[in-house]
Amino acid sequence: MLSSSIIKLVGAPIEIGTSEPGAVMGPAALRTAGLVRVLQDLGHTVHDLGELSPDGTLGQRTLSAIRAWTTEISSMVETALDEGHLPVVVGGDHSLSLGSIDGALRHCARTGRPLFVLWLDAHADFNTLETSPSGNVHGMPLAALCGEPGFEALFEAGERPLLDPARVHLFGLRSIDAGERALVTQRQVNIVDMRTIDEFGVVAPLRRILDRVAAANGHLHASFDVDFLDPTIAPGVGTTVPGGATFREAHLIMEMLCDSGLVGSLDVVELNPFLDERGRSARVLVELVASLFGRRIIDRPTEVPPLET
Ligand code: 5AB
Ligand code: MN
Ligand code: MN
Ligand code: MN
Repeated sequence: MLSSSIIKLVGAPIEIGTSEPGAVMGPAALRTAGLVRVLQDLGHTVHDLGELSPDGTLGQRTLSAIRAWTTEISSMVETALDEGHLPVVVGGDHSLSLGSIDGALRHCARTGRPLFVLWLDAHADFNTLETSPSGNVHGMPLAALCGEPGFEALFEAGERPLLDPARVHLFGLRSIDAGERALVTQRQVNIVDMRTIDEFGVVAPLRRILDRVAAANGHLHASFDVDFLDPTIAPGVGTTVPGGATFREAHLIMEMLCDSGLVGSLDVVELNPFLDERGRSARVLVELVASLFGRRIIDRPTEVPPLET
C-alpha cells in the first residue's frame, strides 16, 4: 500500500502549455470515468478539491498565466504533503508538473528527504526556450524545474528549491529533440527508454529505480503522461508516439509502485478527451490509478456481456 491513504485530489484543467486544444477537459473525463469512486471503493478517503481555476488565466496563453497555475498547484501539493496526505493532480497538460514538483520540492526541503521523479512519458520534456522546436511549455517542465536558465517567468520571484537532474528517471522515452538530448546527457538525467524496456521488460529497470529511492529514504513523485502508453490503448492525447507501453506493462509498473509504498505524490497528465475514442483512454487511466492505489489483478472482475435475448 502507499504510505498515506488520504488522497488529496485536484483537477488542473490547464492547456496553455500545448498547442492542441482539449486537455482542459481532462479532469472532467477522468471524473466521468469514475476516478473518485474507484479510489473510494479501494478503501481510500478522497478529499476532492475540485478543479483549480487561477484568477486572470482564462483565455491567457502567456508564461505569467502558467505561473499563476504553478503557484496554485505548488501550494496545494506542498500543503497536502505537509499534512501527511497524498496529492494527486490530474490534468491538464504537462506544464502542471511545474507546480506539483515545485510543491513537492518545497515540502522535501523542509523534511530533508531527497526528491526523486519517475517521469513516465514518451518524451523527455527537458527542452529549454532555446532548444524547443515548438515553443510549447509542456515539453519543458523538467528543464525549468532543474534550474535551466530562462524560466524565471514561470515561478514566483524569490528562491526556490531546484530538482536534481540526477534524481530524475525518464521511463518509456522514445522521442527526443536534438538540443534536448544533448542537455539530458550533460545533466546526467537517468533514462530507461523503450529499447531498454523491449530488452529487459519493465520490472528490472523499475526495481533498480525503486531500490535507489528506498536506499535514500527518498520521496518519489510519479508523473504519468498518457503518451507513455501505446496509442493503440490510449489514443486520447495530442502527442501520440508509436511503440509505447502495453496495457500490462503499464499495470505492472503501477502494481510495483503500489507494493513499494514509495510514491508520495502523483500527476496524471495530457489526457485530451477531444481526441479520445469513446472514453477509452480515460477509462484506461482510471484503471491504472486503481492499480497504483491497491487494486490487484485478482480483484479485477470479469466483464460478462449481457445475454442476448
Ligand atoms: B509532453 C516536443 N519535444 O518540445 C516539444 O506531451 C514534444 O508533455 C513535447 O511530453 C511533448 O514540443 C510534451 C516535440
Ligand atoms: Mn513527505
Ligand atoms: Mn510529457
Ligand atoms: Mn509526452
